[in-house]
Amino acid sequence: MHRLSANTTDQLPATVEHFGYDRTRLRHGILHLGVGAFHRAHQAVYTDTAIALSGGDWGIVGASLRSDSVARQLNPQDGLYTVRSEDANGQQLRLIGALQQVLVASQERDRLNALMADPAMRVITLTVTEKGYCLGADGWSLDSEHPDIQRDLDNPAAAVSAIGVLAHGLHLRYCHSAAPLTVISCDNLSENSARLAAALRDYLQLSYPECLSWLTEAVTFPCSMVDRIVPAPGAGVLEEQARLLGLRDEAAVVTEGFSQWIIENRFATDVPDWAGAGALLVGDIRPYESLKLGLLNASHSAIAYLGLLLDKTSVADVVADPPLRDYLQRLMARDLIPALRAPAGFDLPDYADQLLQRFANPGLHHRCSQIAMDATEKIRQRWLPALEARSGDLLLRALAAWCSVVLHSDLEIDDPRRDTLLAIRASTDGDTTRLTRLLGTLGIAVSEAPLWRERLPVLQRYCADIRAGKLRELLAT
Ligand code: CS2
Repeated sequence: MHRLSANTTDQLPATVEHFGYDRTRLRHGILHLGVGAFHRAHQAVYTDTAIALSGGDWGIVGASLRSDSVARQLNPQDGLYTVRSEDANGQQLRLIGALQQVLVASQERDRLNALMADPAMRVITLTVTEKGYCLGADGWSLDSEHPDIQRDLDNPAAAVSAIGVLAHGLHLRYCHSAAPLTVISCDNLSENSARLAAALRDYLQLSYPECLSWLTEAVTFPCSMVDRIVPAPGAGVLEEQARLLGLRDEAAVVTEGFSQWIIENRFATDVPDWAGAGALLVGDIRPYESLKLGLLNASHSAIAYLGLLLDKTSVADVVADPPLRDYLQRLMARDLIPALRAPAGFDLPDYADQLLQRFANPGLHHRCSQIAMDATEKIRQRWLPALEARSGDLLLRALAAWCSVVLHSDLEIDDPRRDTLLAIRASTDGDTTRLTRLLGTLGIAVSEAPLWRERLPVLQRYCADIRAGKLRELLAT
């Protein structure tokens, strides 16, 4: 079977919606760091629609920071790939033309640097996951002890972290043209781009302090809230896509029909017609972030740890189990919704119902183990605001599920603090000490927080119940 590329698109069946503009005339206007499935099904789709609607030189050059796997998927296909969306409304196939090529930062540094210095490239977007920001314990300043940051500060021109790569590129841009720039984080962190800006400033202070005042004047960091469920594509996805397309597409992604992008309206440059493509431009992003992180992502993480402990493979498997669905409904209504700072007039119960329907989507095969990754980063963003705002008794049960995964299971742990978590798992200390250390990995200092001192015995009891095989009973009460 042939592979999808600029030479084979005419073989695609008529069921595939085509981008419909002349991509050979497109110049690069956007650099995207972290070209995973999420970017391909979200920002790249908005940009593709925006180009089709309103034109503009908004070709996207992607950059992978370390691995060359995405470059190997996309470059032989001339950057082309298809998005398949699946839900109760049916299936849609779409060919995306906006992505031009993928550079591997560690292998094509000169080209990446030239691009960052080029005034024609005026927007940088990022999806590098929560841990990619190398933030310190306060969640805002740079973790200057982080091994990648230390390595990058020792040799800034050969940086490997997103912060180091960006800082070097910003410095070159400042020296070369000092052209303005818009930098947008598209990761699931509250005030994502503001945190990015803060970490970058810390890094620049230590590496290229001369460009800091230019950064203040000429570069903006609009925060953004992104939403679309995009599971990591498994081999089955590619097989099915090949069957549907009659061509192999190694970079295909499967997602849901739903998609949302809310961006702070603070651009230093022109940007694609994302608003025309359906993005909402707002003055204050915080209510939208609170809603998304505090309800969608918070319940997603609860689903992930419950699913792991109860041998469920996917999110849809968890919500198809009536007592678990009932627990999730109560969790949302009692613990999560009251802690939100949602946009005024927003119908929260309806949003919660829609979320459960999205989670139930059988076409997504969204694995609990994928969402369970990077818990120590995700839980801070998703659960701590609610846990700290109220008693959060149902959410405490979800926290006990995560603690049990670490302390009392032999499930694989994929987390930036993996070594610490494994050491806590292996430790022969008593449960109180181990739980206290575990909460410390989330930035909770139990000895200094009366609320958490009170909660510790409760959490310990929940963990004991789970260990005794009574998780379902615990969720029912
Ligand atoms: C998920 C998110 O993997 C995860 O942690 O909770 O990727 C989620 O699917 C997206 O934020 C939905 O917009």
